[in-house]
Amino acid sequence: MSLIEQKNGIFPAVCPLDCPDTCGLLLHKEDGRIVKVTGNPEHPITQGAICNKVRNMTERIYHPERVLYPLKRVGAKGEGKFKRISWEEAVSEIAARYKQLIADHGSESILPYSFYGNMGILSVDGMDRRFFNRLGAAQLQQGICNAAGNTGFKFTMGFGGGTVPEDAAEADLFIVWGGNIVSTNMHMVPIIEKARKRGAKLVVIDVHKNRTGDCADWFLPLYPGTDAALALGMMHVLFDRGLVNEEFMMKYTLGHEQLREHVKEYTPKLVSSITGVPEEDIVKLALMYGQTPRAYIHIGNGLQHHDNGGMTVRTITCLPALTGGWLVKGSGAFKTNGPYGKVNSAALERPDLRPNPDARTVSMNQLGDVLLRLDPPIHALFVYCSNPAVVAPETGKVEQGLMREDLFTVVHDLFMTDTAKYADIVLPATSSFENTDLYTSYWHTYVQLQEPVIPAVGESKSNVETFRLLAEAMGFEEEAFRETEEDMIRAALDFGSNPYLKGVTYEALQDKRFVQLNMEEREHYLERLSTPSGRIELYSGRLAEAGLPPLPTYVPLHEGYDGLNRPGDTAAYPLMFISPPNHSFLNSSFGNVQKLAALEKGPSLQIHPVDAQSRGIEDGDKVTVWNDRGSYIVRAVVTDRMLPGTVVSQGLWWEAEGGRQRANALTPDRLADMGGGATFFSTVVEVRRSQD
Ligand SMILES: Nc1nc2c(c(=O)[nH]1)N[C@H]1C(S)=C(S)[C@@H](COP(=O)(O)OP(=O)(O)OC[C@H]3O[C@@H](n4cnc5c(=O)[nH]c(N)nc54)[C@H](O)[C@@H]3O)O[C@H]1N2
Ligand SMILES: Nc1nc2c(c(=O)[nH]1)N[C@H]1C(S)=C(S)[C@@H](COP(=O)(O)OP(=O)(O)OC[C@H]3O[C@@H](n4cnc5c(=O)[nH]c(N)nc54)[C@H](O)[C@@H]3O)O[C@H]1N2
Ligand code: SF4
Ligand SMILES: [Mo]
Repeated sequence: MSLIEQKNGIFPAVCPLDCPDTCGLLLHKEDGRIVKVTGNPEHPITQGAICNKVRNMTERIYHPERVLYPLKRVGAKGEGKFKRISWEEAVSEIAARYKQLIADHGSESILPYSFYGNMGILSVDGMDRRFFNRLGAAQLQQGICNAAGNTGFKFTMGFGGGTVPEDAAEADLFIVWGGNIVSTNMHMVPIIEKARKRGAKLVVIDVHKNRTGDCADWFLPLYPGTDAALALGMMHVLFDRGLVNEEFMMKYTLGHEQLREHVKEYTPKLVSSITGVPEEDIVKLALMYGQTPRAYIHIGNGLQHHDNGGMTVRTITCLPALTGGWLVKGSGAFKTNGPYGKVNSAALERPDLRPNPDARTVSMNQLGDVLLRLDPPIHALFVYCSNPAVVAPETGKVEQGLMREDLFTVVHDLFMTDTAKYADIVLPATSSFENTDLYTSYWHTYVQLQEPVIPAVGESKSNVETFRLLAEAMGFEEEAFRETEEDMIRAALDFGSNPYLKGVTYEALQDKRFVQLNMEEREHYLERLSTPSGRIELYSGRLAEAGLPPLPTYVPLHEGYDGLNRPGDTAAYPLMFISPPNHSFLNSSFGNVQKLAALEKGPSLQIHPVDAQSRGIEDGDKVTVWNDRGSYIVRAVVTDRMLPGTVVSQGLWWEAEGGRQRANALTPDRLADMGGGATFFSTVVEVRRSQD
């Protein structure tokens, strides 16, 4: 009997959310309905603990506002008025429109827009890709999340994977740098807590004292976007005090002599004036790092959402190469561990089906511009697993683009999101517990299989099924569109060029649930670095070719202030604006779950007492935050959790009835220095008590 047919019992599942932990779950079913979600204690890393969001997952799956059948717009764009239609009508209308657009404007007038609302490999890198490849659609550069930092890491290391959790557990010093692990990677916390019991220390470096900062032995606040300067200051001290491992640098690195010269200029005095970190703290941090052999650096995503995000991560990644930490268990650095579990994307996504391999590529971070200014224009947009009206920068421009009458927009989602309100056709999506899918993690090293536990809710369909139907309606006859989920998973795992995947098979996944990657391969980590030199590149010729500094360098933000260029009294926008995710949502997902939204007490702006006082703002006041891109209205929280001059607003909130509460109204769509990354946090604003 399939899991769906079993009406009562406890069934294994995987958390599908874009979170590094990829927890093993247990779904408790009564009368065919999931009544409770708990952690699977058998999962080797997540061990039965899960976050409050997913403990409340039933509120999301059985939400009264879940979209249950296909809808067609009857009101104005954005108004949210729709009528029910059948899947047949929806699919044939989409296919007819696409065929016409291809005839009139070519296939590159159609743009898919997706991210990782569901991390299932089949859902976001599977049948969807086959469909848009075969269609010859325009291509999307998916730089909204970690692109700048991951690219920066690779410029230094070649390979993208870093220290894995089992090894990090051995550390005596944990530096959490621009990450908020208590909220965003909660299973790292017990690992650190266990190490602290034997004397390990936790240092948190951030622009505001987040929940993780609250737990730290030492919290270091700094000005946004200045982390590379801090890392270079640490290098200065490490070289100066002889705390570098010469033998390691000779054997494994390229450019250490140039770096030694280069960092002489980054004296603690200069670095202090850039970062706002006192000189003695820079020296203390460097000594702590240099004198603790097992020192692990957790590089968060927050610090790379900046103009200089790639260079910042590339620079921090050089630190363990100076001390030789990469050879020591419990040391090294982590940005992502996704590359260890890389599957056979060519077999899964079938780029060979594409008639136009050079199809134009646009950045998902510039959706507004793409819709408003691209020439020849985009005429059709297909959004799935993403909610750009909330998560993409420059909301004003995004909405203007979505308003275009001549744009044919389809949104496939579980909910009538802020984006779906602009759609011509909304298709209902299943939740991940209704599908078969394959999950790897970008932090731990276990692969998991999800099999459907409940039937599709309403008339919803999975991404795989939806794109299979669309392919059929378009008349695509390739076998690739008839493959089953199992066929696709087998194809994804059949990938000889990734030795870490050895032993991970469909059978093993069904049998054991949690199958670890072949981590013995990590013994060869330093021998197989795929930089051009095969070494850790402290000096990177490829960066020079790309027009960037070849040595780790502090590059000030295009928009923002470091300690050397503080705004004067006449600056129009004197405050730096940081809008990281909150504890109770997952990006914008869960923003419509009342229970979780209530825990966050509505959108807020943390402002320093000095900045509040000079503007006559008191704790709890309604304030308007604005810059040239837009404005929004939030509740002020007066607090000294950051340095004066920085304001912080956590959470990606859905638009309220008549309200303006989306932080991205203010954020820039400039691209970061590397990987086409997003620059959400490189922006400035002004704040006043709200009269609205
Ligand atoms: N609860 C929850 N968990 C999540 C998510 C969520 O929305 N909610 N989102 C998921 C996703 S998609 C991602 S990418 C990860 C992100 O999770 P993290 O890697 O933790 O990154 P962020 O939360 O974006 O930012 C972390 C911190 O970076 C800080 N920061 C901003 N600018 C700078 C800077 O210039 N220097 C330094 N040192 N710090 C800076 C922010 O203030 C914030 O405290 O979390 C995932 N997990
Ligand atoms: N200001 C600011 N903006 C940010 C960030 C920030 O820190 N600050 N963080 C950025 C980061 S790191 C990220 S990763 C992005 C995330 O941005 P998104 O990837 O857009 O994340 P979500 O807001 O969670 O939206 C995911 C959508 O997918 C839908 N979904 C879930 N499962 C499925 C499925 O199986 N099929 C289909 N069709 N739909 C599904 C969900 O219902 C939800 O509406 O946001 C970015 N935006
Ligand atoms: S969101 Fe993260 S911590 Fe919460 S259950 Fe999912 S994987 Fe685990
Ligand atoms: Mo992300």
